[in-house]
Amino acid sequence: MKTVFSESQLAHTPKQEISDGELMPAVEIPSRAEIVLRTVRERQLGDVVAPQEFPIRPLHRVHSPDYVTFLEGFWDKWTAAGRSKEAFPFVWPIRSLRSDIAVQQIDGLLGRYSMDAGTPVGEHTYQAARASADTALTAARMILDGEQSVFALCRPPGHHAGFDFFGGYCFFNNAAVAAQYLRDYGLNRIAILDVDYHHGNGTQALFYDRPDILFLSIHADPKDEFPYYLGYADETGERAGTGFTRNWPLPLGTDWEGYTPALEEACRWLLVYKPDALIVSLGMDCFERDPISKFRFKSDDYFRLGERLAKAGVPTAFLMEGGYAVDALGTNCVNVLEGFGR
Ligand code: SP5
Ligand code: ZN
Repeated sequence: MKTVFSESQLAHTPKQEISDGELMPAVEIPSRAEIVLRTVRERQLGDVVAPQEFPIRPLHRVHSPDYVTFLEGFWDKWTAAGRSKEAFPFVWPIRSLRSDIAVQQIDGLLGRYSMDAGTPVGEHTYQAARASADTALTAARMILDGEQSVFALCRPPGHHAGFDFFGGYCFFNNAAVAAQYLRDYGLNRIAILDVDYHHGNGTQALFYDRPDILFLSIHADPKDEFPYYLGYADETGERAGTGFTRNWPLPLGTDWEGYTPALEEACRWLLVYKPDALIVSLGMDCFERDPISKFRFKSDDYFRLGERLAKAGVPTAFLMEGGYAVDALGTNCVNVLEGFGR
């Protein structure tokens, strides 16, 4: 299996994040990608190729142009306002505040275009997020060109980012951008299986009313875990998309045995839907030693995950999402890809 990777993704270097009422060391850090890349090479998974550079158009198929422009121009505006460190939003236009005001002040804009205060924006965030989306798009291109499987080593991750907001360490929704690209360039039915520990709220929302992109997500119950406000079992799509979203929220402490029934159900949905391509939002944060998560996967379980997904027999693009136990991240990730084979 080939890997797509760009060094530009390492330029996003968050230092701290707001968590548990404190400023804590950031966990979505460049060494995550570095250890996965090193393990891909050590275990000779296959060639590592650089992504193509795509124009802005495929991003605009999923994200609002004003959001993309905001991220692109953010650092200049931030420094022009006399700021020099990474940025955190702290005020959001919720309910009784006015969302019809075209605020231009930088702190107002940060809140307008974000969902949480846990996702710092830095000098090179836009460049890295573009490279991450290019990595996903290149993987999609390779599937269209006949590859049976490909690994997009994406960083920063994407599945929490929505039409016009960043959050959950995500800026552009790589899985959504890749899925829409596959639709635009010839495929009719795309399935996205999200196995990150956290619910992929951005991906779900983007395709909630569409039958052409099936969204399946297995994750920690949002009643106890981020993102709290989406990912419940009664969310199954709307209008033409009714029935084309499925969620399996699982209790904290879930291990491989507890996870398997949900995975089997999700795979049955794949069998029924018969997608032309599968995108796996591949988070490794279900791991027992993940520092921010509370599932109990062991490293060997990741082989089984890969083996099970291979049985679906669909051309598959794996896109990296979360996973924060850096020392084991390469092992866990490559275990999935080796388990999948081909
Ligand atoms: C892509 C992805 O996995 N994003 C996850 C974003 C989660 N952000 C909220 C993290 C809150 C962590 N609080 C738990 C701290 C344990 N002491
Ligand atoms: Zn996650």
